[in-house]
Amino acid sequence: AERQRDRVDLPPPGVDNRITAHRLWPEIDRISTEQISAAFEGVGGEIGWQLFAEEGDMRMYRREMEVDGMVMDPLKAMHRVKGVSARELCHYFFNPRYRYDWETTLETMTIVEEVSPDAMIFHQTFKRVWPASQRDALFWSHVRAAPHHTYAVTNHSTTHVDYPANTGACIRLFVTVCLACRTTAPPGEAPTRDNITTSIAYCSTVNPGGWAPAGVLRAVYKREYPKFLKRFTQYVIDQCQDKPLAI
Ligand code: 16C
Repeated sequence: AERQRDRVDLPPPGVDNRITAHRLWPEIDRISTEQISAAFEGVGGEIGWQLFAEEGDMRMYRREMEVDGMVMDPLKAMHRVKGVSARELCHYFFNPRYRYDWETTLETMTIVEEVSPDAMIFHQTFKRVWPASQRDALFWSHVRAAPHHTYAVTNHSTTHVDYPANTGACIRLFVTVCLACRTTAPPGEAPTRDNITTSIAYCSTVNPGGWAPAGVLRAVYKREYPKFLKRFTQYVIDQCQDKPLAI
């Protein structure tokens, strides 16, 4: 029963029509489309992506960017994993049931609104980074299928009357994140756990929302992004091990 329950809410192969009626739909659709097409663009070319972490098949790049003295370095990570599908990776990233298992920067997570099976609004607070104030975030999250055996989750900051910013101990940060995954099997072969490879592109831009020392912030993300991607992918591999492949 547990095994069945775990799978019923896998990301749907098409957009759920409950989401298209929501007030946020035009924004969700536009930003998700932009993020997914940018995710698989290379890191070569003129806009100088700088490699800052490399381990096995994982590579992480950043662009140093400061606006009014605040660090907003965009991050782009590329990774490859074997034996799990794009749909499975996105399922575990999107579904709040698993979030505390792999997300180590979290203090609290609240579901603000369940828009549809493929879209939700979350409020999260994060562990405090000394000497800065604690941060929180309010964002929509949307999972969708895309062409070429791709699934992607896009998270983007929004507002909500019940969760006003900067009223308590936390400073509100702003985030745009996209986890885009594409699965391939050898030509002519049916996909199985033993022959599939999934390419992952993870893009993130965090605006800290208020003062935080640049040196501390860069040191924190240099440590936390690789830790997140390694831990998350290993978590999905472990979870999927004895389950039928979901493509
Ligand atoms: O994408 C990730 N997680 C998703 C589900 O939770 C979602 C979350 C996005 C929020 C990303 C911002 C995280 C800020 C964390 C604040 C610092 C915590 C450090 C704890 C150290 C003990 O899309 C995976 C997210 C992986 C996060 C890596 C950390 C990035 C740090 C960026 C700098 C934040 C500025 C903080 C200002 C003090």
